[in-house]
Amino acid sequence: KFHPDKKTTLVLAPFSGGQGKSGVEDGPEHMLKAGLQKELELLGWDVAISEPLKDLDLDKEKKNAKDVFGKCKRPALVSDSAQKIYKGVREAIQNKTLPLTIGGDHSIGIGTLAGSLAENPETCVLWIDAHADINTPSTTDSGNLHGCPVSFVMGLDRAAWPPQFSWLDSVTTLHPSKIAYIGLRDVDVGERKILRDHGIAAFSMYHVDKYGIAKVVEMALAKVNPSGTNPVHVSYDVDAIDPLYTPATGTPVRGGLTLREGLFIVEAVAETGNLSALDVVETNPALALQDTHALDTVSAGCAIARCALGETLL
Ligand code: 6HN
Ligand code: MN
Ligand code: MN
Ligand code: MN
Repeated sequence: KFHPDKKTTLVLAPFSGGQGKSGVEDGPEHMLKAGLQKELELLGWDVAISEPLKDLDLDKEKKNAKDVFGKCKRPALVSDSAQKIYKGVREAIQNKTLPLTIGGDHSIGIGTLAGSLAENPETCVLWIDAHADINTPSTTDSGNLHGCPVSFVMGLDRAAWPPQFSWLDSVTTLHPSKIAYIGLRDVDVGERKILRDHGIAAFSMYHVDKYGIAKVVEMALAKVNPSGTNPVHVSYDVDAIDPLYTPATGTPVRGGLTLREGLFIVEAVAETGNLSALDVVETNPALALQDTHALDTVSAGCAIARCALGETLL
């Protein structure tokens, strides 16, 4: 429905400032080397490439010790990069293409979701993750902004924001009724309260086991997109899938989705025709203890992208 002419823009987001481990910035390069562009072309998609962070000197910027605000680490770097990605995603949508953003850590979700919401305020979100990524500058323990993107896009705890994020004030905020989580199993105490207080639809691994993945996706979509006519942005953290399949990631949590459950989610969204944007984040090849760990994780990331773009809808 939303992309009948099958045009996508791969928005490369080689970014690691939202957390402390290096290597996650190499995710996009590894997915491209694995042949992602060709694979999508074989599915009939016209693929453009956008590099909004091309001029960023990540290594240099990460070393700026002054870039802290309260507990938040590197707010200037994260905000600046997110704003660049925001512009890249907006441009991709304005060009009538589906933005497929490859991370990078999940703080880039600030930019991708803001980009989708700026172009279409009706956008709803599926956040596929072991984590809720909804800490605020007040609730975060780690200070890592990849644990906070959802709260920024919702405009929560605005008074506590590092000043650099004020550009977000001009963007439509995400209403709590327009996001559903799937795959949760490591949610911080402060995050639980936020999820509860705002009545946010949160399907944990318990719900996946209880209802089965097909029913969970159906319930999640019914909650965020009851009319079935709104665009759906899927933000996919590879750590939603069990570390058996995606071990090369910064914050792995056991007891996750099987690879098939993980792919089923995006297949089901593809089937609705409502997919309007996709992020695939947190692939960190440097954390692999053996070669197969990096290969498995990268190939799972590519499979998420292919399945979201219709590979298995024969
Ligand atoms: N991710 N809740 C933890 C924190 O540091 O706030 C973990 C966040 C993980 C973020 O996986 O995208
Ligand atoms: Mn590197
Ligand atoms: Mn995660
Ligand atoms: Mn995440």
